[in-house]
Amino acid sequence: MDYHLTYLSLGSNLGEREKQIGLALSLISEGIGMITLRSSLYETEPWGFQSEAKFLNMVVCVETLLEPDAVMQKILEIEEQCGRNRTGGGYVSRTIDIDILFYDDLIIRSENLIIPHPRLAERKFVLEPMNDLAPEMIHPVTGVSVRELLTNCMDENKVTKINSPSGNNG
Ligand code: PH2
Ligand code: MG
Ligand code: MG
Repeated sequence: MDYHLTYLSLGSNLGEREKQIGLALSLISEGIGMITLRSSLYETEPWGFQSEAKFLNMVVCVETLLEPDAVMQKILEIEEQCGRNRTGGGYVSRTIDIDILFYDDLIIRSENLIIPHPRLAERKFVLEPMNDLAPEMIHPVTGVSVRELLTNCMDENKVTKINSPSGNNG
């Protein structure tokens, strides 16, 4: 059996944000694979749309036996179990959003799945927690490390660390 490492981003800005992220984390462990690393939790201003409702965001590293398409299928199921209603286009507030950031050093550009995530370099709410876990990791398309991506990122939305991974503020 071949294990793969995938980095997933979690976000919530609707309802009981922390509870939904907690539920998503257990469903990820059950359905996708063992969570080997988790970032701090961050409170972040909405990126790309206007809303009063701030997000909680974090990133986890998961060891999985699933292929990328199967990870994506599981994510859709988990989002539904966490109360997500997918409606029309554009960014809207949501109970949970789970995105695949990286899957090993794979580059995929199919109709339903793009890996690495195409907008991660523009988003501090992704790069800050990603930098907690893997600052040296090299983006397979651009050849730039996560640390450099964060340094170069022009995103001015506020990203505030609110606790450590275990919740002990340590
Ligand atoms: N997700 C989006 C769009 N904007 N902004 C923040 N702060 N956090 C998110 O998770 C987020 C967003 C699309 O999925
Ligand atoms: Mg998203
Ligand atoms: Mg998504």
